[in-house]
Amino acid sequence: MKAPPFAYVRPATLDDVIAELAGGTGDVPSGKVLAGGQSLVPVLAMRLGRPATLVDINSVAELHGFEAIDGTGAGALRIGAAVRQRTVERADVTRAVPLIGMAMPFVGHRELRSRGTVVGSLAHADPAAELPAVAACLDATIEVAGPAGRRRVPAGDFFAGAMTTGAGPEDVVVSVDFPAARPGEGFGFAEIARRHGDFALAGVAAKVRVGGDGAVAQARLTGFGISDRPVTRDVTDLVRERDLREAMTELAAEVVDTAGDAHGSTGYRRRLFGVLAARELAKARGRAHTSAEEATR
Ligand SMILES: Cc1cc2nc3c(=O)[nH]c(=O)nc-3n(C[C@@H](O)[C@H](O)[C@H](O)COP(=O)(O)OP(=O)(O)OC[C@H]3O[C@@H](n4cnc5c(N)ncnc54)[C@H](O)[C@@H]3O)c2cc1C
Repeated sequence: MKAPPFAYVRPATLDDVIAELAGGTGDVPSGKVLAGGQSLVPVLAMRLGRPATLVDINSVAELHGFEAIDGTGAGALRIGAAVRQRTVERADVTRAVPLIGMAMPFVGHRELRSRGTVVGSLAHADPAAELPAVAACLDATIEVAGPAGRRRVPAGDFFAGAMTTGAGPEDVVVSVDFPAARPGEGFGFAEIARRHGDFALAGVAAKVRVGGDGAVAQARLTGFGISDRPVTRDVTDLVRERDLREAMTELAAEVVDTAGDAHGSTGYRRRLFGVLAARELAKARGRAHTSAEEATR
């Protein structure tokens, strides 16, 4: 199928992007952001969207920023909205956020990642996508700009449902800040998909922090492909005190609420989640201990 007709603009400033996005009528948004086009173009070709104008953000210099920042004393990796997934995947600075490196090879294929953007994946908010899960697990901060100005939204509040976020139709996502790993933190990431490069049937991202005494101080787990958005739970008590496999089987019954489909029933996804969550939390805990030991050497 061919895309419906649309106008195409490529503004050079963020203010002009916001001006182009303004003023939709009814269900037809006036403009739609075009970043890497790896999700938007198929959506248009299938006629699942009919924006009047595609607003290409790739000429806005500010959106190409990609750097380590200091923030409020804690380091973070700031990724602008025009930065390609492949650029992030290949950069040395990305090692500051190990979960991104673990997740990125699962995001489609290398060819898609050379066009697709990190922020585009967050804005698209596919419930089975990897990068929204990483953002949720790390509690990344997402900067959004619109007619009312700029605001910073925690990832936990950003993902509002399948393909639905805290950014409105007249907003543009400017950047995302992923907190850098600190000594004593360890991570885990895994998914099961029908073929490599497909969206996940179920997946998990895990973060564990151990204290100076070697005990688990905090554990967070995010599941994806299991609900209409990434689902994050603080599992500190479970990791400290319980048999992980049993605890994650029980958690799966609570958090996996996606309907079954031709590729797997709800029960199958619960089983996947339970197995992956227990395994990746155990790995993350082991890596956290290694990181803590290395920090004291
Ligand atoms: C065959 C195939 C397989 C794929 N497999 C996977 C996979 O396994 N995992 C995965 O996560 N993804 C997968 N994808 C999608 C991934 O490749 C896209 O890169 C990603 O979802 C969107 O990034 P993009 O930069 O291409 O965004 P675009 O396609 O340009 O935009 C996607 C949506 O987000 C909006 N948007 C983009 N940027 C902004 C912004 N800055 N502000 C506001 N709104 C914005 C657009 O308006 C649009 O609605 C796959 C795609 C294809 C075609």
